[in-house]
Amino acid sequence: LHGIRHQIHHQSSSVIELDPFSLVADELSILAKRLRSMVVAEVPKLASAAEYFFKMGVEGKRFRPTVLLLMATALNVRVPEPLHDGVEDALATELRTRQQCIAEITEMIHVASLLHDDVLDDADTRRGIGSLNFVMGNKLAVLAGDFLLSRACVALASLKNTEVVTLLATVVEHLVTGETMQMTTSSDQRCSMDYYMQKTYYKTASLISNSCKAIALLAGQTAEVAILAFDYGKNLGLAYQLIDDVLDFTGTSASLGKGSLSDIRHGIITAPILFAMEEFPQLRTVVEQGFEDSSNVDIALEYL
Ligand code: GRG
Repeated sequence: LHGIRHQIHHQSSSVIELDPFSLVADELSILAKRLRSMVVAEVPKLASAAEYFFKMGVEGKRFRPTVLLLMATALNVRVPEPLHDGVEDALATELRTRQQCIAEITEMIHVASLLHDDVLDDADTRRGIGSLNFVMGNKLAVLAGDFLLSRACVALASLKNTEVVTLLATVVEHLVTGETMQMTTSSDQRCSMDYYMQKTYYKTASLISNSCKAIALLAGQTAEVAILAFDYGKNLGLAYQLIDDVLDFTGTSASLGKGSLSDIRHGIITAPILFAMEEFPQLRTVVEQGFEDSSNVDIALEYL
């Protein structure tokens, strides 16, 4: 973050006083429209499943596209020289379109992972409405997720940048790895903060960090700045998941758009439990017994 701030300081003579989100509000509306057109499937049943979350009103927070478009705003350097025949403008527009494409791909991968996640967790609510698996069944939810991943791959290939393709294709492996790590039954691993942080990188931070790096690479930034962009996305992603894990204990169904206490009820040990265990080692016995017995959930909550 410091490095990126430093860059902005050198490239712009005035400090931006605007609400940063207003800088990308118009682009987010365009992204919403583009996404709706990118997920249209041939077979009506698949079409209604794949479009489920791309309809108006159930778009989620759009956190990843917002971060990526702001990252693009920070990193796209304009050469302060007179324009020749609008060539520079055309190049800048072309670059921005390619970065918008990264934001769209990232959101499609994210939504695909949500659809599959809800099947794995047997969730009934997502983004304040019935989850797709709940409304249309597990089979269509899995297929719709696969379909979105395919559309994301085609959009990725259209960028014709092998390094960026490799970054975002590897993220899918990371999502699957993180999700599998979460299914561990080993009590040593479940109670280890290192294991939790590694899993959190894979399941949440990898998508944000690698897509931030992709934005920097497309902007033609140096490898050093690309690493800073990656680190920024990684730390932001880890923080985002940590907050998500705390909200699972403190939020309400209305504020979360899904049930609270979902992690602990699924036996998923997250940061709040791990921190509480550092202070109260006796909590480990409860964690090892598991949370199928809801009275253990109540006992654990008392330590938080
Ligand atoms: C098929 C790509 C794919 C992956 C399969 C199921 C799975 C492997 C991975 C699950 C990864 C996952 C759901 C991680 C949680 C990340 C997270 C913090 C989700 C919530 O994100 P928000 O709050 O959601 O940004 P909205 O609804 O606002 O977009």
